[in-house]
Amino acid sequence: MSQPNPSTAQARALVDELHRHGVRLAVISPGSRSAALAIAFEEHPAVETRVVLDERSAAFLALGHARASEVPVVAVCTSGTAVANYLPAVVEADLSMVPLILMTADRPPELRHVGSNQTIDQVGVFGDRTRWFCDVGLADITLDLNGYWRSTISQAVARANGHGSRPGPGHLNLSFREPTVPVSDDGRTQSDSYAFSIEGRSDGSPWQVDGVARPGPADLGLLEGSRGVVVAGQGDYDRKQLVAESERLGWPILATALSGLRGDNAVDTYHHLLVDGVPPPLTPDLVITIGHIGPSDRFSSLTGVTCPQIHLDRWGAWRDPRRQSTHIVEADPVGTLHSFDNVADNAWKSLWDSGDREMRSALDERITAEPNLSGPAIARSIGATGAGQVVVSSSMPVRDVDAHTRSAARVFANPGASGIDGFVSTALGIATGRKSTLALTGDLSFLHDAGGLVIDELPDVVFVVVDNDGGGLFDHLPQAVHSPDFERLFVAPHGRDLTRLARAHGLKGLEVDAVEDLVAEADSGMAEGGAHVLVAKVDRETDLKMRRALDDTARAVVAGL
Ligand SMILES: Cc1ncc(C[n+]2csc(CCOP(=O)(O)OP(=O)(O)O)c2C)c(N)n1
Repeated sequence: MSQPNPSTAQARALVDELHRHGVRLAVISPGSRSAALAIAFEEHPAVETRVVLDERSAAFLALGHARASEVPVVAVCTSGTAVANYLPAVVEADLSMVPLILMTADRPPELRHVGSNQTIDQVGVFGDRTRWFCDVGLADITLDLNGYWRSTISQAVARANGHGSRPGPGHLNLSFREPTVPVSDDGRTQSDSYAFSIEGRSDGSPWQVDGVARPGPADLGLLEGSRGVVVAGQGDYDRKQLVAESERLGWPILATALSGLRGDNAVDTYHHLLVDGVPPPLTPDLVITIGHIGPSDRFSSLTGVTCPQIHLDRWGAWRDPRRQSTHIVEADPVGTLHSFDNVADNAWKSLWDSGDREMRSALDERITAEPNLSGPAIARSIGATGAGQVVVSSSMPVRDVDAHTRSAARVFANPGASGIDGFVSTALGIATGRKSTLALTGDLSFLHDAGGLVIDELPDVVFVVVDNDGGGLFDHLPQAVHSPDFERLFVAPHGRDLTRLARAHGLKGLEVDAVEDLVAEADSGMAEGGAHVLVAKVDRETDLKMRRALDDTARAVVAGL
């Protein structure tokens, strides 16, 4: 490397070290103070860059990509309120344990706390939501800082990957003095070259390699139950081995859409099987929950059964919304199941399996009998597309996919904080570098992050917008009957033409009004490549009736169990 000015030297060392640690994508929002970082990322031959105007969207794009790739992704922004716009994605990354590294440019110390332009206090601005914060400081021209910069990156990546606690976001605040472009004289400020080497390890390896040990199984003593159920959520565990252990134990797996376990071996109609609580024949004597088990609120009847209730999480997350767990255990979930010694009661598992089959066929029959579009019908049709990965927004889409999508496709959402913000960008991040991505969203979620479409390059993606002109979720809540001006205060109808909005952003926009068309258009959009928006108009009244009818159908099935 030639000898650049100090800011450029620092930025180049940091970027090179990030690459050595496996970072392959940096999401950059335009700004001046961050110029050295933006240019260093752009100049690196093996780190891809995306440019997203809105920092809130940029951080969600980074979050989406990190979620799917399970490798840290960097977001870079300038000083000031730009930094504060990262907060929603930081909150989600914290709760969802997604490795994200935020590199915020800052003014040098002499320009802080004196009312200088575009300057806020950025030190520790995300509080304890980040796994690690470092105010990296300035590139001091008189000091050899190469080891400091590179080991800082080693630690930032290690901590984002869970070293010392659990995976999550990290924040590096970086002061830069001008020139922040790679010249000795930018026309405003002059600088000598940085005099020290900024080379990394000569064999191309990271400065420091960290180690995170896998936890072993937990010894829970004699807790065997012959009628156990395993509720599998989003989390860090070996899927294949979990299926094998559950088979051995004779315990059904209730596989949430985000578990990655949907398939022939799992029960996926639990939302309807639990319509009025746990049916007596399906009442377990042991409940194991693994990872994040949203979004169905009907699990609460299962986790309220008086019996051993064991929550297992590899990172020790404390997930116990009902406060009824008897054990909250940081351990390898599958290894812990392996330590159980139960003689499988096959009749027990068959009861769940046959209930699941009956429920699925009754729900299917009811959904296909209704010609008008509804959320459940759209979610069910997603399983008929060739999507390899499905991203779903919070509110009803994630619930509908959980209840009605049977597909081996990987399903992603932002379940940590269940925000309706950042969805478009999360989906774009997940789609970046991958084929066959379908993103199912409500209209408000889509509009909330429409600014995320202001990006340098759109990936291949098909958005399906369930357009019920507002927030359909609120129809299910008490304010639907107990609030003045319910529509305006809660549903927030917008009347926007979303196909035109899509076209204005350079996407292909199309309206679809039947599930067959939706499946055909989604498949052709994914085959053709590029970014598409399919708008499916749904009438809220029809949708509500369908959901009530499905619950009635479920009650009839449960009564016959
Ligand atoms: C950032 C954020 N703001 C507000 C909410 C509250 N909220 C939950 S669902 C919802 C409506 C979502 O509407 P839409 O995306 O159209 O989906 P639908 O409810 O129609 O399924 C709102 C505003 C939230 N979860 N997150």
